[in-house]
Amino acid sequence: MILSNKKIIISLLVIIFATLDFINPALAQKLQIVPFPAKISEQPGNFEILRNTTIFIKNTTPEQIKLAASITVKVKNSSGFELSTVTTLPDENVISIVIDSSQNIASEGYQLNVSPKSIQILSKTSAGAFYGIQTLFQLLPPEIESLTIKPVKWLVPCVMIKDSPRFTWRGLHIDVCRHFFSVEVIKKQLNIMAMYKLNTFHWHLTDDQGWRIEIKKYPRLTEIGSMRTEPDGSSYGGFYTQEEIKEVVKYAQDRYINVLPEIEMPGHALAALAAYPEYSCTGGPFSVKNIWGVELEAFCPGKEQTYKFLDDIIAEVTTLFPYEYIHIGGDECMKTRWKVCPLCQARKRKEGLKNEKQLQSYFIKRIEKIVHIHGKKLIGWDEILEGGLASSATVMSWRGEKGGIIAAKKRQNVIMTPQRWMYLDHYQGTDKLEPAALRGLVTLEDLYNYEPIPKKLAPDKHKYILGAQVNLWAEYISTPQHLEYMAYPRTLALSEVDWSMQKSRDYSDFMSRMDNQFRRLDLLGVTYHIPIPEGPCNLEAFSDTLNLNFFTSRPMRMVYTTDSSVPTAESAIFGAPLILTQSTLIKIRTILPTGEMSSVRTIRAEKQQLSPALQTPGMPGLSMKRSPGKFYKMENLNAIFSNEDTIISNLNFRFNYKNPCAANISGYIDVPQSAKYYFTTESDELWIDGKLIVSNEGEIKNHSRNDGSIMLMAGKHNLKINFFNNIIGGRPSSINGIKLSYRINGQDLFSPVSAEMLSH
Ligand code: TNX
Repeated sequence: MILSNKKIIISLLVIIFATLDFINPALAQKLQIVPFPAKISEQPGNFEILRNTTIFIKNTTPEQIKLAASITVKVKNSSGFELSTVTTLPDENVISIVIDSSQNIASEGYQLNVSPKSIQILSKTSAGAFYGIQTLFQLLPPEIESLTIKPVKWLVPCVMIKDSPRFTWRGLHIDVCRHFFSVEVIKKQLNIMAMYKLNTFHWHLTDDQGWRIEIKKYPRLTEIGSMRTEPDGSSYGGFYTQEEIKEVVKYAQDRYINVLPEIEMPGHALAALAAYPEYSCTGGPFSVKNIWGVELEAFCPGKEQTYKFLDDIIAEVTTLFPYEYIHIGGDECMKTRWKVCPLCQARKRKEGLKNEKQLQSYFIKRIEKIVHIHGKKLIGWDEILEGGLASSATVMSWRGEKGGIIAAKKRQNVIMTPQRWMYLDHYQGTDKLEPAALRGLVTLEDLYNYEPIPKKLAPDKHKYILGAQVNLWAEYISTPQHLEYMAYPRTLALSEVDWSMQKSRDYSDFMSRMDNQFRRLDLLGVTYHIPIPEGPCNLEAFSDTLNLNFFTSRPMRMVYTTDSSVPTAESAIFGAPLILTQSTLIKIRTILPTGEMSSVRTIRAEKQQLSPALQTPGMPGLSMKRSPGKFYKMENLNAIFSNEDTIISNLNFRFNYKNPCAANISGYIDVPQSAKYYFTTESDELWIDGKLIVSNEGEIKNHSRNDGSIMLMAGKHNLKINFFNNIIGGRPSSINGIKLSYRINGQDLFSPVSAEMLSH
């Protein structure tokens, strides 16, 4: 009896405590903070920032002056108010920053108390104060991010917030090798990281496709390694001077962001080896790679000079980056050359290594020693576990969570970055419509719901998981706008994965706080992803009526027109499926509550008769004519073909990307029933009965896009395919090949067009 009374009292206390101090969904609605703070309670009233509000700091240390300035600069830009900074605490109308190392507050934590009279930010460290200031900005109207003066009232709702991060590692990785991004672009991302309390920028500086950091001792690394000749003959490249690197590091430090440099070894090193082939097994010569993938060449672990070379590089890198860690890559190293290299084999014998995985482990352990001599700690991708893990290495688990679990069980630190959830180069909507991406699908919701601590991991090992990181690999990302399209809003979801308490994470609540964030990102000119209306393909054939239904990967309003005009906020709202009886051109796009809109989709709905079947005997297979050369445009295609025909029996014909050509493939396709047929292909063009059904001209051929449809009578129809064996955007079209698949209206899945359906 007594026990159950006790239980009741405890439950009551828990409820009272929860309502007093913890998240209240109604409040979350109002206070649209991302990442959501640990504890928050709302009080009545507001504090208003006025022209004569002051900023109080206790001491005029450079750190405190900088913190105060971070407020005054933003306030000045957006309100025009020039707030003064004082060191004597006024009674009211003040924003005070108090950093007190004796406070019982987590090291990156802060308390933010807003009353009608004053705002107080209390922390143990200046990082904590910085995060308190970020939260203060989020309590202000989004216009605080404006660079021009906005006529709004600068009200801050009264709250008490006690906040600190769940994880110490909150990372964003950017690959600047596959495509290069300027210092300005990097700084903009650092600004956004800071707004969302991320603290680690992982800078992927070297790879097969480019070496991007100046190393004074080895100038050819950038002279040769930073430039590549693209498949179309143009040059591409760029690198950061040591001065620029220092500038970025300083910029990041001012925002409490650590910069983790990554120097890839022993694989993904072709750009370095193009400059210094003597550190490979075969001696080269090599050129900087211009297509994506994994290379055969690697640093030679058999040669002693290799270690000297890398030691020198690490020595210079160390002087540029104050962060305690250095990332040495370690991923996807092919062992092909090592297996036949006399020096590698001699090394194996001398060191008693059983296989090439152990040779890799030997290499990593030697590099770890070098890293330690330079006073740094080593991080590597999870392949560094193979053949035995270096004793104090930190592991970035990317091929799932397994590597991370193994390392944590060995009591080694781990950063979780499994590609299924953490890869920003994956699609965020259908691969039929989104710009070409690497592979996979990582929706905002997938990323948001990622839990960095694996269920399988024993509680005493949880502390080895330092946090989670998103990775932006840039094979298919060539512009800053596209970088931001892939990075945001997903990186905001990561900020909550890493910062917020697990029990407070709720996707729909997060979404309810996002509109406010989108307004901030708009003011900063961030070109984040807005879902595209999905459903129909670009060419929808029909004979009587057509029902068109649209949806978005996150529920959103769509606006459309049927008069060829570009949809605006005033256009018709898509509510129910469109029922068409006439040929119509539909333009549709998604619109956010803020008014921002997605790209426009154009759908041609075309009323057709069933196209009649042809009576032709025909021989098996299709006829193919080829013309050698690099082709990118259809307009250059006429009259260039030899008269020689090759007969291909099916559509699995393989081209070799080293022999570029245009191919014109023609014949007949025999369809089983009279119906509407959808077609999908990675070829450049598909024509049926003289109609252009699919055009992928000029696009990266990674996934079939631009599907089309046509009404066909059962039987044979003219078929023509144009295929350019070329390389666009670093992707040889030969990887995909001709490929043609069809789907009868009503079927869910596409099936490959079989050899039996083809004749000529
Ligand atoms: C694998 S993730 C790689 C990168 C690619 C990436 C594409 C990792 C350690 N290595 O070289 O860019 O896949 O998603």
